[in-house]
Amino acid sequence: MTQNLQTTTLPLPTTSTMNSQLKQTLPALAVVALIIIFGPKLMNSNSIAPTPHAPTIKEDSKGRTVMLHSSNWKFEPSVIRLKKGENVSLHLMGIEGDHGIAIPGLGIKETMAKGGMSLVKVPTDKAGTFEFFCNVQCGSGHSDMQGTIIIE
Ligand SMILES: [Cu+2]
Repeated sequence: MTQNLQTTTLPLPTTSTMNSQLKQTLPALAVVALIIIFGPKLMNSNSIAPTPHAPTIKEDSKGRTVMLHSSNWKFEPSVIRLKKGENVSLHLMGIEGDHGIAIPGLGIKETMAKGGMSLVKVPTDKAGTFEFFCNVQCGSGHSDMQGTIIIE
């Protein structure tokens, strides 16, 4: 704030009028020279790349893979956060025991046996909280095997 005030009061003293005029015209000349030198180049680059805004959707189109492991008796991670519209797959991996995964809200149902692997695409067109759980009677901790996918 104080710097702005100083620069605005600079041209007021009459003793250094010549100096301040030079100081004002020299940068102006430099800018004109730069426009003459680089102007055509800038015009060309503008015509080649008409959209300066980088599309963020393209980065997402590469896709993302989220690891999801099953063991006795848990899913890891148990909470998965995704972005709405994001291109994402679940990499399901059975570490221990014979399990399965059901995500009714997203239409996903897969077996997750020990040593098994599968890649499942997640529909992210609608935001929401989607519960998932083990759908194989795997033993005493079966009911503990649940988690949540949050799409926001
Ligand atoms: Cu189970």
